[in-house]
Amino acid sequence: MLNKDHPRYKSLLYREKIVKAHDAGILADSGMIAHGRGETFDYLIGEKTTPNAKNTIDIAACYFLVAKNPVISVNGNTTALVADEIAELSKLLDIPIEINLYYRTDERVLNISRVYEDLGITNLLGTNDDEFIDTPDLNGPRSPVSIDGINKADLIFIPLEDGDRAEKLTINNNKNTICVDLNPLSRTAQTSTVSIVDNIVRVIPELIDSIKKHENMSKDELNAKIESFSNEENLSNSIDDIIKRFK
Ligand code: PTJ
Repeated sequence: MLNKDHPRYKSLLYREKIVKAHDAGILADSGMIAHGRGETFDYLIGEKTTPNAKNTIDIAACYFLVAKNPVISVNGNTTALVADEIAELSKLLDIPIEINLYYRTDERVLNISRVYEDLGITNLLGTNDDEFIDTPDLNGPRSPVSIDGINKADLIFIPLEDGDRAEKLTINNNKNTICVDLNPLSRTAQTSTVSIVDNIVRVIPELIDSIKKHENMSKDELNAKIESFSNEENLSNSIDDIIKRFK
């Protein structure tokens, strides 16, 4: 149905994925609103990965390569847009995917589980069969996490989150968090250890490439790159990138 010559072809393609995921009981109703919010910020950054975001993705790759127990946390929107790429990332690093939803229902968990199982993921946590424990200091539906997953993890990848979980995981629970959030001013972006301000559809392929480029580096070299990074500077650059486009 979609015309490839349409100037907003890619944007329409992602909208179609979002609508299909909603029809399939994967996306929360609010996921549509969250997607629209993301589109607005993507428009403001020029719908491309900025050099600053590229550098942040490289830092994220270094974090993944030095972490002892990294976990990829997924929700409805991430699954709707990049399930294939998330499965590839999980296989590349041999790390678990954990389903963690804000609007959690047994049915949505089952539908999302099936997507990853069909992609060959066996290390899938946060399913309806899992054992859960509450995240200390965090109330709400995202608090219960898999005992063997986010609970034990030293690094959690949290694309497209809402509000306060990043803050609680990073500050109160002393874990490293890497978020992907097109809004550099969101609480998630402001409180994560590393905030990738870019569209998830561009981030995951770029992150996979970056991990492959960095995988033969020594731990010392990777840690030196991590040490040289400031998330505060990254967020400030992300805001400047938007302002510069409209000057
Ligand atoms: O699947 P569930 O039940 O866990 O619910 C997921 C949503 C996304 C509905 C829930 O977490 C939510 O309401 O999130 P928020 O508060 O709308 O935040 C989502 C953030 O992701 C916003 O800051 C958006 O700008 C950002 N965002 C949306 N689409 C993208 C994005 N960031 C990167 N890439 C995108 N494609």
